[in-house]
This record gives sequence, structure tokens and C-alpha cells, in this order.
Amino acid sequence: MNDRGAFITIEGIDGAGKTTCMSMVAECIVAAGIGLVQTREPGGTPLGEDLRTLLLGHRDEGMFSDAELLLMFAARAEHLAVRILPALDVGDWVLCDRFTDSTYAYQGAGRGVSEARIAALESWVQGDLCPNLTLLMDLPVTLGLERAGKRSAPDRFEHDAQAFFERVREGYLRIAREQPQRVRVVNAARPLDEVRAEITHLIDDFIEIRRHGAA
Ligand code: T5A
Repeated sequence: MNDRGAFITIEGIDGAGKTTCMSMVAECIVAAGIGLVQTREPGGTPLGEDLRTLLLGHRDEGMFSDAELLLMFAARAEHLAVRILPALDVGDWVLCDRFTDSTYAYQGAGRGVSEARIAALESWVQGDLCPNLTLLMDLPVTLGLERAGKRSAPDRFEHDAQAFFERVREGYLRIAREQPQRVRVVNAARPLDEVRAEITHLIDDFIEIRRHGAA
């Protein structure tokens, strides 16, 4: 087993089933006897959760895209320093609901912030840290929004137009095409038992690869 922990992220449009997927992934990792920290973005620390409240606030009527981008990375900087890097350094694995791929998909593809600007912040805040594995929960936008709407009142992002989420979805799929070794696309439109079977298979394989020192 590698000494440093593995960093796994879960991504997808709103309502794609990331929270549901988190528990499936966690079960596999814990069953393998590996220490696990579960967290989310924006959030994961007291400061990050305060920033999350600001970002998702119902009464917020919009935000300058650069302000939104900087708040995301402010939360991420704190998250990395306080929670993610210390856990990885002691060999625990970190499972995170959203990370920087969300920024490329939502702020980049969705809102039109330049990739160069996001990449500059990514480099500054993360250095060369990148997830070892990302599960992209993919499904049609209408189904994701239908599922998201069922659970809770829509947050600020979920008020946005369908076209916005179509761009976000395509942004994610582009990342997956560009980084196929890291990003595994899971068809999240299927019934839960089928999704669970695929996720269990992917994570068990990943654990085996890490144990043999190849990832
Ligand atoms: N954001 C975030 C950015 O813009 N930039 C960034 O850099 C970052 C980090 C909040 C927002 O922040 C934005 C993106 C987001 O808009 P969030 O709270 O993680 O992030 O956003 P949501 O996607 O809205 O998270 P949710 O928890 O609301 O949705 P999930 O986790 O994707 O979906 P989940 O698992 O709760 O499932 C939704 C419903 O569908 C059912 C579940 O039981 C649940 O009821 N379900 C299924 N039903 C049938 N079949 C299946 N296969 C199912 N899978 C799930």
C-alpha cells in the first residue's frame, strides 16, 4: 500500500446522486480497513461551511463570477490546509463530494470564466495536488434537476436555467474525455442497484491497484 493516502472525488451536476454515491464508496474503503475522511466542497471546515452558506444562500440574487470563483478557492485553500492534506499525510484516504472539477464545470463551462484564470488559482492553491480518482456521476440534466427538486428547496445554483446545467454537464464530460485515467464516468440515470454494482467494482479495483503500488 502507498504510504500517502488516496484522494477520491465525486462530481456531477446538481441532483446527480453524489451524496448517495459517497456512502457506497465509503463502505468499500472502510470494509478494506482503510482510514477514511469524508468531506465536501464548498465546505469541510468551519470557515468553508460559512462560505458555503454565503455561496448557496437563498436570498443571494447573484454574484459577480470572479467573486464566486475566489470564494470557492478561499474555501478550498482552508480545506486543503486544515483537513485534506493532513489526512493524506498520515495515510488516510479522503473522499470529497466535489472539488476543482466543479469549478471548471460550473464557473468555467457554466458561467464562462476563462480556464486560464481557474488554472492560475488551481496552481496557486493546490500546487500539484490532484485527485487520484474521480467518479463523475452523469445523467441528463432534466433528471438531475427533477431529483434535486424532490429533496429540498432549490438553492441559488439550482434556480439557474437548464441551458446552464447543459453547459456544466458538457464541461464535466470534456474533463472526462481529456483525463480518462483519473475520471471514470458512471451512468447515474440507472437504478440504484446497478449504480452501486458499478461503483463497488470501480472502488475495489482502485484499492487493489493502490495496494500494488501502481496508482
Ligand atoms: N459549486 C461547488 C460550484 O459552482 N463550484 C465549485 O467549485 C463547487 C465545489 C452546491 C453547489 O455548489 C456548486 C455546485 C452546486 O450547485 P452541492 O450541495 O454538492 O453543491 O450540490 P448538489 O449537486 O445540489 O448536491 P445534492 O446533495 O443536492 O445532490 P447529489 O448529492 O448529487 O444527489 P443525491 O445523492 O442527494 O441524490 C438526489 C436524489 O436522487 C435520489 C436520491 O435518493 C435523492 O433523493 N437518487 C436516485 N434515485 C433513483 N436512482 C438513482 N440512481 C438515484 N441516485 C440518487
